[in-house]
Amino acid sequence: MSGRATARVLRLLPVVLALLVATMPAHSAEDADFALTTAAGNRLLIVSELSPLAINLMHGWRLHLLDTDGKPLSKASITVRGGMPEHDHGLPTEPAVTGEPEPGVYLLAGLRFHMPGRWLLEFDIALDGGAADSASLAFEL
Ligand SMILES: [Cu+2]
Repeated sequence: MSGRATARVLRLLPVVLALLVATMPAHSAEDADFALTTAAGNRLLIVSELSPLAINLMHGWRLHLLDTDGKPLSKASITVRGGMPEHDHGLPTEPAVTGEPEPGVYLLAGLRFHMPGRWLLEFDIALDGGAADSASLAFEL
């Protein structure tokens, strides 16, 4: 590569990097689809693989569990139940936490919302050490 060509590539590099960053899927807690405060005052930030949510597609969420100071709460156990209260039915799948890839970040797999309307999810949280916490999320699809 000539010196001139190299200089041109180097000039374009920031543009290319900016484009790459702009098209990367959102995975950080700052881009949460839902931000909840738990019963104990902790924070539960939800980042959906599928954003915006769509009907009838199987997908997963990343749950960021943080204390009041924004520090990750690791080794918690989180279970989810829910459904559509107006329709008197539960979830069509059995979403479950499958791992904690980084401290305070939990993978919730197996979500699918099969019809439009109001959905209500309840998160039951057992914090490390055993204290119980919970959060609920209502949203319209
Ligand atoms: Cu329904």
